[in-house]
Amino acid sequence: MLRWVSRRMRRPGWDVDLERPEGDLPAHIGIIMDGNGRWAKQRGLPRSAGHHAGMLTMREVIRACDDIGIQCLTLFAFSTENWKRPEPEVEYLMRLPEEFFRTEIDELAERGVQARFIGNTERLPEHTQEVVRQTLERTKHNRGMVVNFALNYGGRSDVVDAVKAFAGEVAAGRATWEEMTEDSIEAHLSTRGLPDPDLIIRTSGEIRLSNFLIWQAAYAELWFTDVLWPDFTRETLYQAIRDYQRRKRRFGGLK
Ligand code: V0D
Repeated sequence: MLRWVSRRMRRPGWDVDLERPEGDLPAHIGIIMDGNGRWAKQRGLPRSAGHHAGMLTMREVIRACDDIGIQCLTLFAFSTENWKRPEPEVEYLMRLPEEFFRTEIDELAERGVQARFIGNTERLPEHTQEVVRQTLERTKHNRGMVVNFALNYGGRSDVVDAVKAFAGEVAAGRATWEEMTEDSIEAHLSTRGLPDPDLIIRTSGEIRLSNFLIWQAAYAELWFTDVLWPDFTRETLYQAIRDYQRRKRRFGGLK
């Protein structure tokens, strides 16, 4: 199925080691993978073909980040708003984790990638949750790059849950209100233990965060491109990182 998409992804570019960005790398990159539907429409294909192509891009971006030494990558795959899509499309999306797991888990394990999940995964279909559990189980002892899948994620809800969790500790007498600080809230966010994202990338031309890591992105550099997610390449990623490095240097010069 969709063999032409796989062949497309095997074009040069992904295989050749393009000029790597030199200098300080972002420790944590977040990506809003937008534009799969538009990519498909431009080609007269069903939206599912765009999502499938987007999954292949996701695989290549995980490889690229691991190759250059990124510590943590958060991928915004399904937002809480995506439920409003037509049911067959949501159903197709919910099958992608299974396919991804089937085709990628060995390589992820080999690379020592540790998978994590943020978002309300309990609301996903049982078969999708099963893949989430298997992926966690297969990669929990890995100590390499962390790939954080944001599934059914919403940033405001992440903050509300963290505040609730802290309030619960106060109610239980394990903490006091005076101890409620930015650090104590942070310690209850879904991303606890991970560095804040230094760089957030959004594809497909929208210039918004759309409720992605809103607390954690307070100091992130934001990088937007018109490139649609299935057309995003290793070179696009390097471009974003080079721009990030240039901005950091400029900022450093001011201090
Ligand atoms: C569609 C582009 C991989 C964005 C990427 C359920 C939208 C392809 C996963 C995945 C999606 C999830 C969990 C996991 C391994 C892989 C995925 C969704 C959408 C939403 F353990 N791609 N992918 N999940 N798309």
